[in-house]
Order: sequence, then C-alpha cells, then structure tokens
Amino acid sequence: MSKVALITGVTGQDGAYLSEYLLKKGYIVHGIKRRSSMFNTDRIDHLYQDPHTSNRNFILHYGDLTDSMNLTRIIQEVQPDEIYNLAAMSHVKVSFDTPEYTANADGIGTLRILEAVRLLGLHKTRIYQASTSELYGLVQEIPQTERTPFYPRSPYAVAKMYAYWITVNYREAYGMHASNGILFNHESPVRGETFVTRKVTRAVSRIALGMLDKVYMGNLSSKRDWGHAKDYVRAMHLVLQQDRPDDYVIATGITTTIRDFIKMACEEVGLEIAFKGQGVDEVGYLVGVDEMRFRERVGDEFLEDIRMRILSGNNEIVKIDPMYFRPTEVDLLIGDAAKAQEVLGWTPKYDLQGLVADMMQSDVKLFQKESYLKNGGYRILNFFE
Ligand code: NDP
Ligand code: GDR
Repeated sequence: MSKVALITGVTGQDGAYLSEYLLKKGYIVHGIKRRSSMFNTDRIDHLYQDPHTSNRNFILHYGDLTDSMNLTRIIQEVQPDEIYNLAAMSHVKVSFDTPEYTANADGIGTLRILEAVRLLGLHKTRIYQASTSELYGLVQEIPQTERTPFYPRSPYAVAKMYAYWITVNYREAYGMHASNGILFNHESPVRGETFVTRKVTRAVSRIALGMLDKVYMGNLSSKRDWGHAKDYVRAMHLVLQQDRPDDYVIATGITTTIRDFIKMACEEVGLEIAFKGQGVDEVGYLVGVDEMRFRERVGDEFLEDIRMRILSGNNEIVKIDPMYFRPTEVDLLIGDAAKAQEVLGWTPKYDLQGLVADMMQSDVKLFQKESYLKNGGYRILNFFE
C-alpha cells in the first residue's frame, strides 16, 4: 500500500521539491494550496494531474493555515500517514509589515494542524514542522546546534518559535509523532524571487545579458549557511521515517556573507566584481571579465556590451538601499548538523559552489529566452492595451 502524505505550502519552493521526491518514492501526495486570483502553481505544474483522470497520486485541495475547519476537513478526508507543515508567510522582512497575519499563519497555523490530528484521533499520523535557523537570531553560540538557546529577531521568527514549542509540547503531552526540522537557509532555481540569493542570481544574469544596469541591495555583511533545497527535503522525509520523533538541525556548516555570494554569482558567468565603501555607501563595480567563461556561460553575442561597460566606466552594478535593511537583523548563522548526520545518516550533496552554479545556469537560461524574444521583436501585451 502506498503511503499518503499531506503537504501544506505545496506551491512553495520546498513543497515542490518534496512533492517530486515523495512521488518518486511511490507516495500518494496531497497538497494544500491557497486560492489566488492568478495561477500560483508554477513550481508544481509539471506534476499536475487532471482531476478527471483515475488513480491520481498528486491531488490538490484549496485551503489556508488560518482556517481550522478547512484544515480539519482536509486532514479527515486525506487520513495522511505523514503531514509536512511547510506553509508559512516565510519572508522575514515582510513579517515586520504583517506581524499579526504572520503570527496567525506561521504560529497558530501549526497549532491548528496538531489539534486537528489530535481531535481526529489519527494516532498513526506523523507530523513534520518546518522550523528555522531564524529561531537563533541574535548570536548566542557558534555553531548553532539543537541545544543552542533561541533569541528570535523578527515577527516571523517569534511566530516560528511558538510553532516549534507547540510541536514539542504536543509530542510530550499527547505522545504524538511530531518533529521539528530546524533548517538553515536553503535555496534553488525556484527560490522565491525576493530572497537574497535568487534576487542576486536573477540580477547578475540580467546584468550579464545587458538587461539590467544595477541592483539595489540591503545589508551585505550578514552571513548565512546556505544549502540546496533538494538536499533539505530529503532530510524532512528522513525525520519522519524515525521510530522516535525528535528535533534536528539541518545545515552545511559553512557560512558566507551576502557580499561573497554576489562575488560567486558573478564569477560563475566570468564577471569580476569589487566592492568599495562601507555601510549604505558601499558600491559594487564590475572590474573585469573572463572572456572564455563568459562566452561559455552567457554567449558570444553579449560579450561586447560587457567589455564596453567596463571600459567606459559605466560599471557600477550594486548599490545599497536602506529600504532593504531590517529593523533587527540576524548577523550570523552557521549550523552544526552532526545529530542529523549521526541519527538520520543525512549529509548534503551540494556545496555552495554547486548551488550557485545551478541557480545561475537556470536564471541565465530564463533571461536569455526573454532577451531573444525581445530582440526578435516580440512584446508581451499589457492586459489593458
Ligand atoms: P515559500 O515561501 O517558497 O513557500 C511557502 C508556501 O506556503 C507557499 O506554498 C505559500 O503559498 C504557502 N502559504 C503561505 N501562507 C499560507 C497560508 N496562510 N495558508 C496556506 N498556505 C500558505 O517557502 P519555502 O518553500 O522556502 O519554505 C517552506 C517552509 O520552510 C516555510 O514554512 C518556511 O518558513 C520554512 N523554512 C524555509 C527555509 C528556507 O531557507 N527556504 C529555512 C527554514 C525554514 P503561495 O504559493 O500561495 O504563496
Ligand atoms: P532570511 O533570507 O531572512 O535569512 O530568511 P533572505 O534571503 O531574505 O535574507 C538573507 C540575508 O540577506 C540580507 N539581504 C537581503 N535580503 C533580501 N531578501 N533582499 C535584499 O535585497 C537583501 N540585501 C541583503 C538580509 O538582510 C539577510 O541578512 C530565509 C527565509 O527563507 C526564511 O523563511 C527562513 O526561515 C530562513 O531563511 C532560514
């Protein structure tokens, strides 16, 4: 008999990779997606099955983490063996603008799922909670482990702290198989466009193709422990395959500044960038191009433009806009995943270089297509034209 999984946040980065991973393992996957006025299923369209086909193994339900009745009904209908609670308002900066909604969806949303499973008496259902390295916030210890104290620094992190502890509490109070994965930042070609890595890989690709002049960034000095989402969804699944529920840090153990991530993204396509100035006055300049690499990664036809930019001194490509600074920042994250390695047998396959290469390759391809269409005279018509 196939196992049945229910994924909240199925349309997000992790939801998409996890769905693919579980389907390959023979699961029947149910996902909860929000109703939106435009399609929001880009990341899972390749998995979509028409509702009129029989024996579907990928089934979507409309729902929302702020609606207990909806969640309870879906869980009752699906009777899942495993629930992966990935849905969240996941943007740290945006959580300062929408703190109450974030608390409701990210904090109380987790309670709604735990309570639904408890009230429905689904003793066999195992629950994975998407916890986060943002819980560590203000640095208490380096590297961060399952025992490092939390000090959340945003409405998002505070909401996730409630979700973390309510998961532990339901496990201890009711003997539920409920676990937290404390995942450090993980990225991919389908990472949301406003998270820093994807913002950078998109911008650098467009700069290389002559489609963008410069990009405005926030704090370049914070450090993150970045992994690949493909590796991290493997860990989520492993967490629920253990006899005993528990909490695990998932990380690579290497930390890098945003500034160095930008350098790596540039290098990937043969661009050399240098930074000058400090704080809000910091600027990133294009200072050279490795022509062979550029030709290979971006294309011959775009090389002359880049050469001219560097020669003409029109080479400022990164500027700071304080708008992107957070009221309280998380300066340094670096995780120690020794427990996950020992108990789950989990280690990441991608290093940062591999992640950057994967993201850059995908974004260059994406914008090359756009550039060829534009140069060929194709114009997407505005609805109202
Ligand atoms: P995304 O932002 O890509 O995806 C979030 C998903 O949650 C989307 O499917 C979104 O739907 C859905 N969602 C948002 N609000 C609601 C709601 N009220 N009800 C139902 N669904 C909702 O996040 P990721 O895939 O990157 O992350 C997955 C989870 O892991 C999140 O909980 C995140 O906080 C957590 N996390 C992520 C890390 C990372 O580095 N990526 C690290 C640690 C934890 P829609 O598509 O309609 O917007
Ligand atoms: P984070 O990810 O806040 O760590 O949360 P994000 O990529 O948004 O920021 C990382 C760091 O980059 C700095 N930064 C910028 N960030 C954004 N978004 N845009 C910018 O222009 C910019 N310039 C500098 C930020 O200040 C920050 O220090 C992510 C989310 O996926 C959470 O849901 C998850 O829980 C954590 O990772 C682990």
